[in-house]
Amino acid sequence: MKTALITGVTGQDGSYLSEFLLEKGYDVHGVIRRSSVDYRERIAHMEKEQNFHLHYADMGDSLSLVKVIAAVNPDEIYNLAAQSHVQVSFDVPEFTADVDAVGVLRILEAVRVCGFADTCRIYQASTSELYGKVEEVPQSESTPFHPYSPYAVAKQYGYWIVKEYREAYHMYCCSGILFNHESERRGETFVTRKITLAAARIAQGKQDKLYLGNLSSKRDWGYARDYVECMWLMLQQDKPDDYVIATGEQHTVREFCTLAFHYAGIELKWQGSGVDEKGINRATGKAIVEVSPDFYRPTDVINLLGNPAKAKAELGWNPTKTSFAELVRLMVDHDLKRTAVERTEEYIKTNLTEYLQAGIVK
Ligand code: NAP
Ligand code: G4F
Repeated sequence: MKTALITGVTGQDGSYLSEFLLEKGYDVHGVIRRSSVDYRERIAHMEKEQNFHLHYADMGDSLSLVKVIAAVNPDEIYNLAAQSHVQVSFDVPEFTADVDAVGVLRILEAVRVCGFADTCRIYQASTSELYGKVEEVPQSESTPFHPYSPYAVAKQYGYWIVKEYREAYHMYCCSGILFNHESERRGETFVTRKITLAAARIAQGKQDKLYLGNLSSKRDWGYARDYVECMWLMLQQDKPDDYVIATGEQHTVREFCTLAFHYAGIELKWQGSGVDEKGINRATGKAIVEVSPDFYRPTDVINLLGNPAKAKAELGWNPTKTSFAELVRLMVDHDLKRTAVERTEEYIKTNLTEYLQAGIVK
């Protein structure tokens, strides 16, 4: 039985990867950090599994990482932990650098200190944000990097330090340059999930309007459940290498929004431009999507499109197992069910105590 250690196990990708590795017969260990709310929604269903174990540590605390790695002696480490929100990285740039850049170094050094450099394989969660202010379209493994946020700059350090340890110490460590991947477990402030939740609530009369930032931003969106397989495949090769993981298909935020509302039963038409652009409900004539500069970033990455040819050829991975339309549909279907049990804001205000006791308001 192989042993894997996952940092960021409570996140979107960590939860899918845990399921994937448990199915493959791995002993899975996850790193969690102390939170004032002990509610681990994405992994709660695995917590009773015999081969699923959790350990407290923090990417900012070297000793805690050394202790966990020494105790687990993993065959494979998947370093997924990060402050992963690009807009938030402008507000907390130092914390983002500590976790997303130096945190990677801490993992690599911990593996060496424990004497596991020859036996432990390491996957680093790198990102298409490295291409930032893009220098070519589509982006492949040879496209120059131009990071365009504190998050991307931190992740660029992670990318290079992994390469350095591979060359200097011959460690099996590699970076997956993953383009955006979404799911019904996506954090609620990323644009796709914000849209699918709002579409579901607006369709059910529980929200009036959705405010978004740059509607013209383009992304290569895939399904997270498909993408975790690639992380594993990268650690099963004869030699470590870095790979672009993407679908090779691009859509704007506006397109995602139109399709999500369509699956929620609302047809949108777009009027105006820039900050005055609005998404109008064709049936009622009401503006239900508006632009708010609050969601603009000081620098924004607007044209991501990946070329997954290398991953397809060398890893035998199918980038479009789940199509864009299927992805949007499954997120909306999930959120329609979820929001169906939510009450209106007005009802919650008047019944807050009852709701808090019932654990419905989190
Ligand atoms: P996510 O849902 O935001 O999960 C991030 C995880 O990191 C959570 O488990 C979080 O723990 C943990 N974490 C944050 N700070 C930590 C710290 N100081 N110590 C220990 N754990 C910490 O992110 P995701 O979407 O699953 O993404 C996984 C990784 O892939 C991230 O590194 C992200 O930057 C990268 N990535 C994501 C995408 C994408 O489209 N999803 C694309 C490219 C790269 P809590 O639950 O306690 O907050
Ligand atoms: O959904 P987003 O916040 O994702 P972003 O910035 O692309 O980052 C995600 O993908 C990266 C891979 O490329 C990961 F490395 C990273 O960890 C994270 O998972 O924003 C997507 C686009 C941006 O251009 C943003 O400006 O959508 C635009 N957008 C428009 N309105 C919005 C909004 N983004 C958010 N979060 N909220 C809005 O209201």
